[in-house]
Amino acid sequence: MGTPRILEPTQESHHDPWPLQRAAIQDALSRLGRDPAHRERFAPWMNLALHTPADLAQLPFTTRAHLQVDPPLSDHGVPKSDIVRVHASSGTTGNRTISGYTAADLNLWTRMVARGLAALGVDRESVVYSTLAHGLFTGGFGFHQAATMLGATVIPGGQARSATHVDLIRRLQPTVLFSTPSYALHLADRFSPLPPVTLGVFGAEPWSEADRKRLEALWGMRAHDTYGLSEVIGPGVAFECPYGQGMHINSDHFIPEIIDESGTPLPAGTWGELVLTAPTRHARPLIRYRTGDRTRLDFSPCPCGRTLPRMARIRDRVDNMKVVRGVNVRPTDVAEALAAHPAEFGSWLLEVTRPGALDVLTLVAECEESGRPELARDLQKAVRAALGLTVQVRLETLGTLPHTGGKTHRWKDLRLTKPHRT
Ligand code: DLL
Repeated sequence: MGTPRILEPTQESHHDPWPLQRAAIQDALSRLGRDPAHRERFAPWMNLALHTPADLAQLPFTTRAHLQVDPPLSDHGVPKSDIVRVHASSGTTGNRTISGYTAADLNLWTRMVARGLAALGVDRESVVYSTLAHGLFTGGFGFHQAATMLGATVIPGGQARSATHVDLIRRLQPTVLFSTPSYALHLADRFSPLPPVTLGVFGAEPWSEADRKRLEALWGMRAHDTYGLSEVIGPGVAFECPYGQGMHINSDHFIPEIIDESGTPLPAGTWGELVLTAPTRHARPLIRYRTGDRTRLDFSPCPCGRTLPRMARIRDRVDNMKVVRGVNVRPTDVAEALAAHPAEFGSWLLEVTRPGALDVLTLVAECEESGRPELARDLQKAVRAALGLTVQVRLETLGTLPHTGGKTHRWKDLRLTKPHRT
């Protein structure tokens, strides 16, 4: 497919990123248009004149289905020997999305994660403990590479058992924790007291402001959000600065748009599906990739002075909604009801069964006071008000729900539909 034009980091704080973005998109289109695997879709767009960012909307979307090619990597447009790493997104066998990286892609990825970590104060004095798995999941390697580049001391706890993580955290006293938010909450709930950590960097799954407050109180830390996905690069697409008012998108490499269900672009500030164009990847640049993640964009200046636009916390995935008895149920609505409730809850999930003709929705939540039936009734009322649907509530003791350190699955659908994407 050829080599992309290189965008230098010196240009990363450019006030109007469009000239840079346009050059990169046009370059990616000409590479895709010449590549046998993409010619059919992209040759017609090779010479498209892009005048303003709104012109992006003329280009076709890329979906997960486009990335599931056989044999894998045959659409990457670089010699096989140039691919030095392969990662894959979680998903059921058969629809795993496989992404290859050239050495230059790994370098870009590392720099983009490092940019976010450096903004939050990670440096050579930092001692970083990571519970993120090193494997097909991009979380472990993505943060590891960047923290190493910044000169930090990295402890790749990865998929060790919880007791091992806790033992090492107690003995090595890290200053920084990389984890999924739910797993860090789980560790703090199960193994308190833990030594305080200055900074926590979290991502890979939706979490709330209430989770942030709990994490900060339990770990004595500042807790920050980062976002990314393996199809695009991994973590490093967007990161919070110390102000924590939205995640700065590394838009010199990952160009954001928001669309509605019909694919129509929405104005800044409107909630919708995030679409990302990643034109500077060597292996398989992406044009208008539909992430399935719901957020909104903010182009207003940030008090930190960075000119990179910001995206709000991911609320949920467009496909994470399920219809139960005709009602659209979003885990985020349940999360809000739990956060507003005075009792403290640990992990939770929504179980749907169909014992007879009708679906039954059960909220299974861990709680310190799990033995109190009046608490279950009270929670039932709050969730019914939030969803407009009657739910059963089952309270469990803390630490009952399975926890692997990976992403949290909010749905357990026993009606036997296809497993949803995580
Ligand atoms: O989860 C990359 C990552 C690792 C990001 C560690 C941040 C920290 P995938 O496994 O490909 O990559 O899953 C990507 O996870 O489309 C979102 O649905 C979800 N996700 C990622 N970050 C966040 C976040 C990694 N901060 C999918 N908030 C994405 C909510 C997130 N959801």
